[in-house]
Amino acid sequence: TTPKHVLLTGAAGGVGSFLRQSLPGYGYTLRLSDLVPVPDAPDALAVDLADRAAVREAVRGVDAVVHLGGLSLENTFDNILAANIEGAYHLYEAVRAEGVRRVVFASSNHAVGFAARPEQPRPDGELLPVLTPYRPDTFYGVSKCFGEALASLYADKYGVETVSVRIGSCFARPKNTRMLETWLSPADCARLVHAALTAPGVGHTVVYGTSANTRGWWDLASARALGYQPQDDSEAYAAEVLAEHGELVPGSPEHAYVGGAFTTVQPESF
Ligand code: NAI
Ligand code: 15L
Repeated sequence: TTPKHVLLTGAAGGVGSFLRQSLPGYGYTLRLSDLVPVPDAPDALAVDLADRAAVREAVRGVDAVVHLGGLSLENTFDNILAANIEGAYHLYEAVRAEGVRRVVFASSNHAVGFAARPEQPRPDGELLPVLTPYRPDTFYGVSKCFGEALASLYADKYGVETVSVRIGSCFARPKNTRMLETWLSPADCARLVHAALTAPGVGHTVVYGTSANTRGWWDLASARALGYQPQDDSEAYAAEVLAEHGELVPGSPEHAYVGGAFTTVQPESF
């Protein structure tokens, strides 16, 4: 059955702000949670994902969870451990115990950030397969690999189904040249999350989350198989972005690797 009541963790964040605007239009009733107050949402729950009991209470009674909460960039291992790794465990234990049947997990391209960026020319060039081996580029990326592994375990052992969406770059518009290849428009994000919430029999399915970008190189087949039909293309912004930032420089991390500059960030600098 189609989920109706959906918990959105990380509702105060960038993606959470897009989705709390758009998902009600698809017929969902949202319960919002975050560590910090959610603007204009006095009923939002203040929940630290590191607090097991609070997470359990937050999921009680919903049909599905869209799990966006946690650190969204590199950080110290201890902080990643609490928010993303233990946080994901608390979330899955809570949904199992409360009988919630579907999770959409905000994974990231940084789970495979050290994979080689597929070469030009596009659009006919090679695609990055969903079955690419894990190549995390940060502790942050490691936490997304962990979350996907947990999703797989809970699907196989307990029948809690998950679509893990390895989001590219979900912002109002592509902010730099790399994002011409990785952009997920807010509207396509909603389309993809709706497909992930409603597709039957997903078990644990991994998909890439990007728009239909002319310059993209993500294999969107597993996302399309859920019913996702992306409508946007970063090419509309290409002239403007390239005028400001230029083409990717051969030898740079953005040119070499899927994860771009995350491959060079040092966790001890936090
Ligand atoms: P964001 O950083 O804007 O939002 C994350 C939210 O999680 C924040 O509101 C923050 O307060 C909350 N949070 C952090 N620690 C928490 C904790 N211990 N307990 C409860 N809440 C906590 O990130 P954004 O961009 O909205 O991303 C949402 C999700 O999507 C994240 O999981 C991120 O890793 C993932 N993602 C986002 C991408 C993007 O392009 N925006 C790309 C790939 C993945
Ligand atoms: C991510 O995983 C981050 O959460 C987001 O802030 C962007 O940096 C994105 O990846 C990206 O690769 O552009």
